[in-house]
Formats: sequence, C-alpha cells, structure tokens
Amino acid sequence: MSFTRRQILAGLSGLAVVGLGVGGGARYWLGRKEAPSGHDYELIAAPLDLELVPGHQTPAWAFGGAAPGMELRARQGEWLRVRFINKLAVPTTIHWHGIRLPLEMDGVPYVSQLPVLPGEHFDYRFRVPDAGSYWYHPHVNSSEQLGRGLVGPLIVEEREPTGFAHERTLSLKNWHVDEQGGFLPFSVPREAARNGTLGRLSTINGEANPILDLPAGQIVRLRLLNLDNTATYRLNLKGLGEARIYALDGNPVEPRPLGEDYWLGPGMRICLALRVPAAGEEIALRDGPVRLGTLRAVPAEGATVGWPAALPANPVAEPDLANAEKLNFNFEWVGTTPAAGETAAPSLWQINGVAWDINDKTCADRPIARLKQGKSYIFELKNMTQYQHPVHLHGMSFKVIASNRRKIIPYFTDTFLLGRNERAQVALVADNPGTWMFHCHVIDHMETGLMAAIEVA
Ligand SMILES: [Cu+2]
Repeated sequence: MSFTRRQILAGLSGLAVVGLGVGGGARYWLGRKEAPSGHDYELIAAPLDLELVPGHQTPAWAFGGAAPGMELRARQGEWLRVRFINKLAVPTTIHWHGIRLPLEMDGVPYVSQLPVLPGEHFDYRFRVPDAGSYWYHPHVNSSEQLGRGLVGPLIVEEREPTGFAHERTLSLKNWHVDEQGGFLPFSVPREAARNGTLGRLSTINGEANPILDLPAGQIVRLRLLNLDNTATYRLNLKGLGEARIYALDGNPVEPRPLGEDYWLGPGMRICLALRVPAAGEEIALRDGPVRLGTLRAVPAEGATVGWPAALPANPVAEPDLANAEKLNFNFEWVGTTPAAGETAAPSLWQINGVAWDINDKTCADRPIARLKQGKSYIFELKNMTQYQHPVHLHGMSFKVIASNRRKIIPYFTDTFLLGRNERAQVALVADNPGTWMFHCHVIDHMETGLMAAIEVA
C-alpha cells in the first residue's frame, strides 16, 4: 500500500475568522482588550471526505474543513472565543486539552455542559493563562469522533516575542483505515485490553510521509503534537542538524538536547528548536526506526541566529511539597480479556478499584478524590499494569517530581506518560474549583474504565 499526498475531495469548508481578523486571521486579537461577547472563530464540525489513500475516499469528520482541524491561535492572557457549530449527525462537544479554564468551558458532557446536538451551536469563551502548544477534541464517543479526525491544534503565543523567527506545527495522527480508505474499528475489545487499538496509517498534518521544507541555517520552533487515539511515538531525528527541547506539553523547560527517542504519548506535545542544516540536507523525523516524514532544508534569506533564550515560565502555582497531602491513585487492569468479536464496551481498567462506565451519565457524581481548594497535593501514581498510560488531568497543570523508573527533571504538564509498572509522584495546587476528569489518554483505555472524576471545592 502506498500513500501519497492527501487531497480534500469534498465537504464543507467550515471556518470563518470574523471580527478583527487580518492576513488569514492569526492576529485577530489586535486592538481588543476584554470582549467576552461575540467570537473570534466560527468553528464548524462537519463530515469531510478525505483522500488519505490515493484513489479512495475516507468519510472523515473535520473541524473547520480540515482533519486534523484548523489551527486556532490566541495570545497568552487574552480571551479565546469560539462559536462551535455542530453540523455532524451526532451530539458532540469540544474539550480544550491542557488549558486551565472554568469548568463550564471544559467540554465534558453531563459534567461541564450538555452535548451540543446536531444543528446546535455552543459559544466557548475563556482566557488562556498559559502560552504553549495545546489541542482540542470532543469528549463524546471519543474513539470514533477523534478517530474520524476531530482533533486540532490550539497554539497560545507568548505575551512578548520569543527568540524564534520561524515555527511549524506538526500534528501527528495514525488513522484507522484500510487499503481502500475505509475506516477500521476504532476500538477492538481485545486490543483495548492491551495497548489500545492502533491505527494503520501514520500522518503529519494529515499527510502520510510528507516532505516539509524548512529554512536552511535557521533555527525553527517545531511544535510536535500527538493527536492520536492510541500511539505513543518514540520521536527522534536522524540526519544533520541539532535539536533542543524548549517545552513539554505546553510548559517551558530549561533547554536541553533532544537526545534519543522522546516518548510522546497520546495527547502529549513537545516543542523543539531545530537548527536546520545547509540547503539540500534532509532530516528524517522518526518513530523509533520508522520514518514519519522528512524535514528538507531549502535556501532561505536572513542571517543565522543563535539559540533563543528559554521560554518564560507559565503562571502555574508552585505546590507546597512540605505541607502537601498525599493521595494514592492505582491504575489497574481488571484481568479479563474479551473474546474476539465481543462488541459491547467492556470494563477492563480501574482507578482505585473503580471503573468508569462510559454509558453512565452519573459517574462524575462519585469523584474518587475530593480536594480542598487552594491546598497542595502529591498524587502517587502507581501503574499496576503491563501497559503504559498517558495520565491526563483536566482543569489544572501538575508538576512531575519523582519516578521509581527514571530520573525526573521536575516540570509542569497536563499529561504524564506512566510507564508499565512505574510509580511516579506529581504535585499540584488545587486552585481551580470544579469536577475534573482524570483519565488515561489512550482513548479505548479511557472508554473501558480508565477515567475518574476529581473534585476541587
Ligand atoms: Cu491507558
């Protein structure tokens, strides 16, 4: 099977940038101070046929006429106002992964809002407190909705210009399609009981094995986002050129070399600075030994510059470790392997002995932990399974402080890839009131039990 460039064959082109937009809409906030009414983006979810496999159509679902969805941008500290219009035949929502926002904007059905029904719209309006690379996706029937393409990048720019003159967003997604472009099952119980159900066609920005041109001799900010349901990418670069890590999952880190294989689990992001080699050189962006795409250096104007300074820290509260309360969270496998052909969503995983039932609208009424607002906590995350779980918390960022399996340089994140049998400690200040989802971002682990609610009041 050979895949070439994606072509959009049909479908609704769904997005309009309104209001103050100039030059493609990326600078729509110019001149606006605080205006919670109206909207900056009109974002439509609608069916869209894609040519992921040459000569065949894939009946995808798209945000803003593209899958992955169109890139939304905002500036740190300002409002992001999105009028979301559902032109799908099914109910849905939008969750803003990694954004610290009020509960009613969080996009979780029956917890923060009712599902947005076909033909309805919903206005999402919130301030974006942190700069970095984030993303958006539904929180309804997630295996299918994310699987069909409802995922998109959300970039929050720093308040002040950084030292980067060039940047690219690379959204990684592995599609569940066969050789005719038809969708394969997004979740198969016997796979959900193991690593999760993998897709078969790896893409960057919707294209299999693309060639991406970068300016020779320049330093480029590469925002790599894992928007996949299941796959953990073991990212590495092969070729000339030097890469340094500048941010993990939206939060700046002290710049350091990329090194070998960075494990980027579902929902996670990494921001690299890449010194692009001389024109004509190529760098392979790889998942382990497998090439995902090619970065090609092309002649460029402009003098070469040095490495940018570290990005400014986000205003995330520092947990008080000396006085923090410790809470244990055990991630367990229930221990039944579904028979081949079994179709109902089985209960396969648990957190602290409780499996989330994706069909029960009242699960969030029974939070597995109740945190006191303003207090610091240390979560002891214990993976009692043979599979890794990207553990994600809504509403708040947490600081990874320790692991029994690897050396940790403490950093803030919203998603931590908890390795098999790993024990890790993360800490946070419970500073955002609400009922927040706490779940594995392997979507079919989440839908077969590995989700819980944590209350902050
Ligand atoms: Cu998992």
